[in-house]
Amino acid sequence: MTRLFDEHIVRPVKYLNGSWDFMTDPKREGEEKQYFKNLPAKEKITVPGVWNTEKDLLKYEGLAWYSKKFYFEGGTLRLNFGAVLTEAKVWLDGNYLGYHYGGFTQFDFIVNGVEAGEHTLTLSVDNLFDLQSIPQKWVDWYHYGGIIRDVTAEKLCGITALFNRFEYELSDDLSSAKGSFTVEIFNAENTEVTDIIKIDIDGSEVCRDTLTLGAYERKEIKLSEIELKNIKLWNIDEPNLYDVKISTSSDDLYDRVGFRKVALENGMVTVNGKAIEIRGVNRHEEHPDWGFAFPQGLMRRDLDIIVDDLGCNSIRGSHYPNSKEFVDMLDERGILFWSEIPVWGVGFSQAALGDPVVVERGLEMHREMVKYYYNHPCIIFWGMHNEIKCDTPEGYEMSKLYYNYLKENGGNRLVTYAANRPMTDLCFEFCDIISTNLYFGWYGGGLSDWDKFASDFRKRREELGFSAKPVIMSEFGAAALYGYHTFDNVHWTEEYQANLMEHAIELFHRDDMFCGFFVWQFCDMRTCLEAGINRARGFNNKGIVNEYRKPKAAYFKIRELYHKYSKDEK
Ligand code: ADA
Repeated sequence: MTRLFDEHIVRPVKYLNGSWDFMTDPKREGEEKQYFKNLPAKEKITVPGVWNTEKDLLKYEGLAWYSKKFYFEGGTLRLNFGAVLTEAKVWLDGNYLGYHYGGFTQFDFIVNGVEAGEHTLTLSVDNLFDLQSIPQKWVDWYHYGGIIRDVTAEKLCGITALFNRFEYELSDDLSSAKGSFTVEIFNAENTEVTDIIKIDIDGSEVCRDTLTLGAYERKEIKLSEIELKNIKLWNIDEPNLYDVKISTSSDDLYDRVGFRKVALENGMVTVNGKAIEIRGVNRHEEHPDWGFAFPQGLMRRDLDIIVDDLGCNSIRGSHYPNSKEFVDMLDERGILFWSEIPVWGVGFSQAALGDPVVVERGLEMHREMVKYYYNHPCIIFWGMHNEIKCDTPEGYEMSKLYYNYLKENGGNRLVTYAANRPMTDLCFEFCDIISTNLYFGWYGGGLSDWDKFASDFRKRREELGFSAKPVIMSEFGAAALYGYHTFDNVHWTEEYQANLMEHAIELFHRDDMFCGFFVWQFCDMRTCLEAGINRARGFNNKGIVNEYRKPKAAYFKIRELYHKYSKDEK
């Protein structure tokens, strides 16, 4: 998959991006008519991309078919998909390979004994919602569909390394680390193979093991423990990263790791013992001309704005796992990241929250997020869900299950979720940090309600016995139409948004119950909540820049505050 470095140098990787045959299938007859054997498509589409930005397809929701021919030199083929929104079925030369659910994570299929020659890859892609969908149909972003991240065809030879996870512990003085790599390995041959697997960190070999795997055997192994001394820590002002190479005699896998310790001390988040006030924005990986197939150049530009200009030290990846290369950029720039799955609760009924299919789908999304993003030092928060009904037994059970999974498997990270009913929420035992979304001054109430909330919630937190858990304001904001100014402080003006943000941020910075805040939201974005609930233009207009990244008055106010606070830490 596209990273900021090549994941393989020895392993032959072919990108199947570019022009694909494409057709929609509104009557859902493609499987019956065996489109996977011969797709009668007349149109072309670009991968990665969303179909909604194509002519006349803005509102298309349902099934669509993609097909592409490619040459493969024969042997064992791995097809790797960066992300497909939302359900994908995959066929190679008319043979069914499998299915993947969930629009924002990677998946792969391995096919043994493929002949040399031309092959046809066909996908059916479905973004139709039902009662068991994650997210549910009612969601505050756009129902895009398509193959939104890269597709690759890889030739696997001998013993190969598919995925890795590096778990480590730092010494008390943070100067050395002991750890071990867990690697998912696969023997791509139809005979037993014995080989040596080696790990290099920054060019020096740190461990080697001898392995024997049966024909086409795939399993996870833990390699012998390593110890690294005099390490350079990953800090927000000096984000040191180490290059990792995992190799066998026929294969390689490159990755990066960073060493840091995240904790809570005296009501603040600390990284390597240093307290950091979380000053961030919520960012959707979306652009009106690209949908969720967000180009790498624009990612860099977003970060130039968010980090270099606005002065954020953190980003919340609302509301789904972001592209790997974006998370690589955060690793490189020393930006703290909150990664979450798209259990966007407003759309979930109580019954859906308790549906075992939904609960398991959400858990699987957490498993995938942990599997593919584990080694990124920038991820310091796992977000379990957003605004679900945490005052119900169903919300309680879901939170307990996800929290326990993430604490056990998620590494040195803080687990949280974005609540929206903090005065009645029953799940705060299942988080390390209490996070809440509130919209005083927009959906109701006024500026003084922020101050009242702060004092009321402090009491509730104490009564619940959670005073040691700091609070993050994970969302707050107001909509402003770019360029709309008046002399009166009225809703939808840039001035109203700026005043509200200033009042709220100054309060969160001053009040020691809060350890951070994420503005809702970085930029305006297209939403499917077109009518009726405050979504002028079919956009959520609470961006502090518009959808083309042009700043509103609130942007400049927040920039002033964030830069001031960086010199006057809490
Ligand atoms: C919620 C939700 C966001 C967005 C926001 C809003 O808090 O988490 O995705 O919809 O409200 O703009 O109202």
